[in-house]
Amino acid sequence: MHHFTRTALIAATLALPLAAQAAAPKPVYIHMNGANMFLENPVAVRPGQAVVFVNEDTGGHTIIGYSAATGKTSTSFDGAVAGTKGAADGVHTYTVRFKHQGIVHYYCSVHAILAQEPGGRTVAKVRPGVDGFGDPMAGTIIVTNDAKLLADNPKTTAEKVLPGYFGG
Ligand SMILES: [Cu+2]
Repeated sequence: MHHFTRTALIAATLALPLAAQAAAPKPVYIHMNGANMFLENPVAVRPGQAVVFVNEDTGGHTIIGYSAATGKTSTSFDGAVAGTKGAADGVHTYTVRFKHQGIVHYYCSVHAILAQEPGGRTVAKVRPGVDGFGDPMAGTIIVTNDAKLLADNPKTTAEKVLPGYFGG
């Protein structure tokens, strides 16, 4: 009896950290790779799940949250990532987590600007003179517990470094 209780106690103690580890979701990675864009956009994450921005571009970028309703930029979601010389040089990253479900907008202030639309809503626009694929360097994060949305992320969001994506 005594032996059983002790074994059960040890098993329960050991099981706790393992269960906690399994419950913590892997980060969602968003890559920058030379086209002055965020490669994966939009992405969905759970509240508390890490979003890791990975710069595989030679140039630096910023990652700044903003409110579409007020146009105000965030003080807590305000990152910058230096460029890289290539795969051998490593990558700079910026990690952010969100507590509450909702829609989060962000942009790169180097390659995009914020502008108020006639209706009052603030949107990111291409910074004049910046090269890219036409879309402003900006993105959206959906913070949600919706399993369907969470399963819909591009496959590349599962990998920290995309070997073929260095450039810029
Ligand atoms: Cu940028």
